[in-house]
Amino acid sequence: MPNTIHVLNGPNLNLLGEREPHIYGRDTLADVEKACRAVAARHGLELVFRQTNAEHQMIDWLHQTRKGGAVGVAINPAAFCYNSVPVLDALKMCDCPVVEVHISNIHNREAEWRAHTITAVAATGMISGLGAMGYSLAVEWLAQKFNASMAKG
Ligand code: CA2
Repeated sequence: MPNTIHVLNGPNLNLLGEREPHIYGRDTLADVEKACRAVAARHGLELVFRQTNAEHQMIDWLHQTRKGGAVGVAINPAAFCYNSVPVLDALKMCDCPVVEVHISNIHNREAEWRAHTITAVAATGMISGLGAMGYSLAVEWLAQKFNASMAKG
């Protein structure tokens, strides 16, 4: 698929909108996907939107973004960001810009350990605490960055 942005979601995010709405809001992952598709379409880009609870699946999907598979990656690694060196290694292998997205502000949560993402070092940038809109903003940035690079030639 040409000129595609991949939005990847880690464990438990299939339940977005159903649990802890005071922290994560009421938007479901389907709502988030719809918003991301609208942003990508506005920029003339394709969008792949995925969620998995399995580490190996996330790694395979990250490998698929390589060598032109994606022009940008937005990833909410969820709890993989705290313990998954394999996901970190796969992120380091990405050859396009990567934005790590967290719906909540991982720096002002109930527990200090939530701020200690190990995967963010492999990201170009990070959005945290802007709610579900953080995904659309990540796609907006990735799309603008890609289209600007194309315009420069
Ligand atoms: O704020 C985020 O997006 C998080 O990445 C969500 C992760 C959490 O472990 C991170 O600290 C921050 C996953 C939270 C558990 O899954 C839920 C999914 C939907 C609703 C409630 C919890």
